[in-house]
Amino acid sequence: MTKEEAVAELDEHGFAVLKEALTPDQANALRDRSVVLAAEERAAGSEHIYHDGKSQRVWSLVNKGRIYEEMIQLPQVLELQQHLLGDDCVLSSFTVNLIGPGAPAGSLHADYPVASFPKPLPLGAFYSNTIYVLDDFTEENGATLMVPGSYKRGYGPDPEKQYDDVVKISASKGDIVIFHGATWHASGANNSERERMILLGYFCRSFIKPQQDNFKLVSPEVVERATPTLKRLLGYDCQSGLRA
Ligand SMILES: O=C(O)CCC(=O)C(=O)O
Repeated sequence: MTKEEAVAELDEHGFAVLKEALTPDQANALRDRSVVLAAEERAAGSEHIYHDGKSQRVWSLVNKGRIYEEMIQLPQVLELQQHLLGDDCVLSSFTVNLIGPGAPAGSLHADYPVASFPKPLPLGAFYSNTIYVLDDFTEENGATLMVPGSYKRGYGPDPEKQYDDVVKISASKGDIVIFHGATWHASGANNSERERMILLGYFCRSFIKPQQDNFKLVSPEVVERATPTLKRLLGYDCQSGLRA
């Protein structure tokens, strides 16, 4: 998909699926490292578990392996995130989301904290997200759910309501999905026997406080070797005041 085609999809539906954006080696390396991290955090008792113990997140990925430092800077991701959020956009958080067998569907939502914005929600993006698909999405295994065009409605979903225009994203391991932060979405129910893993590379405009304080959380060693792009994503260039 060209950048122009992806932009047209984003404008119309609020999301775009970039087929085979990762090489098989990149997808395998991301998945293997993420499986290890999830297991290490469970063994250390520092895990973030939810869905009654069936699902798990791993936070602060930029600090947890060089492969994440590289993959958060993928040009195909950044050109679309910058289209949505401006050339100086920053990283809000970078996480693993592992939906385990038996996990129920999540509730439809706009991404944090868009639901708390005054209404009507703006059409322009203040936040936008990236799904790195690390397991083929199937009918049963918890493929991400989205409501096409919902970012244009000006409000978030009502948790009490059922919506009949929810679609399951069709994507395979190695694909990347870019979506506007106000697009209604959720993880699907995982009725399969295996876990379903994605990464979420979440970005915001440079004047917004990110979901994680990357500026402080990322280790000096990572900052030392960071490219100018990674440093910018971590918030090193976004202070606007110039004088004491
Ligand atoms: O895991 C997914 O498919 C979606 C996750 C999600 O909606 C979220 O973390 O906000």
